[in-house]
Amino acid sequence: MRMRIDVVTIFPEFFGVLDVSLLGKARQSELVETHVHDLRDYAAFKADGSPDVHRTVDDAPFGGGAGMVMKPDVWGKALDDVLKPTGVLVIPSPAGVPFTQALAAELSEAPQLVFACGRYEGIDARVAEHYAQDGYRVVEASLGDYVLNGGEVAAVAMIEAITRLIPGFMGNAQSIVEESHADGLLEYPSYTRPASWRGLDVPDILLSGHHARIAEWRHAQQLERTRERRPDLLPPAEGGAW
Ligand code: 6GU
Repeated sequence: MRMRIDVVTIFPEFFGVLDVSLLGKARQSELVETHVHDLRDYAAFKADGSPDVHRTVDDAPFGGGAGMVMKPDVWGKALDDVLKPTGVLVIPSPAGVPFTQALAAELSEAPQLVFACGRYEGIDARVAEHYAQDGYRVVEASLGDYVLNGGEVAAVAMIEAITRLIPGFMGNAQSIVEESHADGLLEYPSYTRPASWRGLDVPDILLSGHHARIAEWRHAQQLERTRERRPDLLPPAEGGAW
């Protein structure tokens, strides 16, 4: 089944990046189609039906505070138009749940993903609430603990992480099984020729031809790296911080 990805954004030109790289390949192979929509196309009229020459998409927050909030009526028109009955609504947000490999794998099985890219201080919270009430799966997800100016960069990262998991997309399925995070550990270090470079030698074990011992060494490297760099991924018995 072909996946459909829709993106709603006030910066549609940003998504020209989808035409290049791995994603371009997935689209050429017809495993995924992408459609980018300009949110301002849904802002031609105000909530009262009168024309809005400014095509306003944001307003001041109730309760006061810094920044602007994106208007629910404009988002409602856009999403009513774009979301299909089996679609999943993805809202990139620094206040979302962590976007993990497991979440990417789940989303790679959806018939349609709609990315709602918010700018400013986010989208009026009733938008997520409304579509969840209407029976849609709504996922507010964050890339990590830092703040971007808007959802666009995050949406591109999520789209790349998701589409490469669509069956038939990657040339080598084993490389997905072995990569970082697929088994909850960071990936082991990799080396290629020359065996000696600037005084640094490739570990002897990798030149030995002992496949079982190489697999053991790589697993030990995964554990060591994960303990060192990401103890939050490991249980305490493995030296981790669970
Ligand atoms: Cl998904 N959005 C924004 N605006 N900032 C982020 C993020 C998302 N993930 C990390 N920082």
